[in-house]
Amino acid sequence: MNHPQLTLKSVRARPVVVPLKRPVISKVGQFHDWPLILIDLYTHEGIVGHSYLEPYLKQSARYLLPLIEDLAAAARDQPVAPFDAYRRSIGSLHLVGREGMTLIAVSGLDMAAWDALAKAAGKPLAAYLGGTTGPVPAYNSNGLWLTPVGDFAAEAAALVAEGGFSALKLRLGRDRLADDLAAIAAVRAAVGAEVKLMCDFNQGLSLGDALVRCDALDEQGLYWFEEPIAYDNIPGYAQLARELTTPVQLGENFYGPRMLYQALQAGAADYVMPDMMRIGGVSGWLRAAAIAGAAGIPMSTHLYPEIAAHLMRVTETAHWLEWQDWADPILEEPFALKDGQLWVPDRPGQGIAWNEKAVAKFAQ
Ligand code: SMN
Ligand code: MG
Repeated sequence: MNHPQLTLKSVRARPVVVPLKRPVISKVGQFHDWPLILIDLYTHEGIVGHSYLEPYLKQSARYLLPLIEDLAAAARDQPVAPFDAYRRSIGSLHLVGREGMTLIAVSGLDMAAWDALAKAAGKPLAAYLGGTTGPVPAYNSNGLWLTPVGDFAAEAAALVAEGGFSALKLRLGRDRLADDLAAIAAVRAAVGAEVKLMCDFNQGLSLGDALVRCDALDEQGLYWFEEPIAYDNIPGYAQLARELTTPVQLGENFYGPRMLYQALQAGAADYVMPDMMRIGGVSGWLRAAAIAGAAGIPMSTHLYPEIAAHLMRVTETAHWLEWQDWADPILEEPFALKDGQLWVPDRPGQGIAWNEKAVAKFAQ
């Protein structure tokens, strides 16, 4: 049997900024294009692991690249062992905090390391983790931002058609309740009663406003209320989860599995949706998934649809994958979508490769 022990040779991290089909207009910011940091983890054995980070802000590369380089330098010639690296990296940087940029950099390297290990084993990541490849139920998150409601009928129909979707996400939290209601009505009229409508407030409301607004929207049959208030107001979330009928969704801003644990302990969420770059990459996700599984809390994904799809195949309480196509411009072969499901391909590792021509074009 062949059990190659991978050892880390070097890491290359390249910032790119790719165009978005539909601009992101949200309470956390407006984005007309989308920065990515592409990570290549080279091993002495010749296997290369890939991952990318989506750090929202172009200037974040200025802080993230040196962190990634320093962590990689500390791991040079060491075995590629993500759980060891996670402990070592978090420990070594704890003076500047275990969260924020530290954890984002650790997560990027972690995902690339798991990709390399699965490739060395000749297996798709889902299979390397003990699961199988196949479909993952997904919702389309590619539009319905805080944009003019007059465009919503056409946009909602187009979003369903992008992959035979049975679920869409729209953003809410406009100044007037009537405008949120008009947005929901426009989407419903376009896609019918059967399509699930997730909604995201992107932390835009105060607790007082959220109690009033979410109560007023509670009868709208929305599938979940995502992040109505600041993500770290855990007692506020517990109150919302107690008082509302619509399930409360929280988690894209959890830094590490412990934050998910603390939120669930406090009864702050009916559903959780960790983000790959904040939860701690594959290693952090696996630990978070065990906590959500033990608690019986459905777990969805945030961004990173490719690696997220592999992980959903091995997540006990796997719920919905958030699909958007934001990394597609630099991917050789985006994963296939069919009947509202994203298909994990039978390719080794995560199954992504860079389109180097596009990377050159969008390089920063
Ligand atoms: C979101 C993601 C990325 C940019 C802005 C908003 C949003 C989501 O919170 O969950 O998709
Ligand atoms: Mg969100």
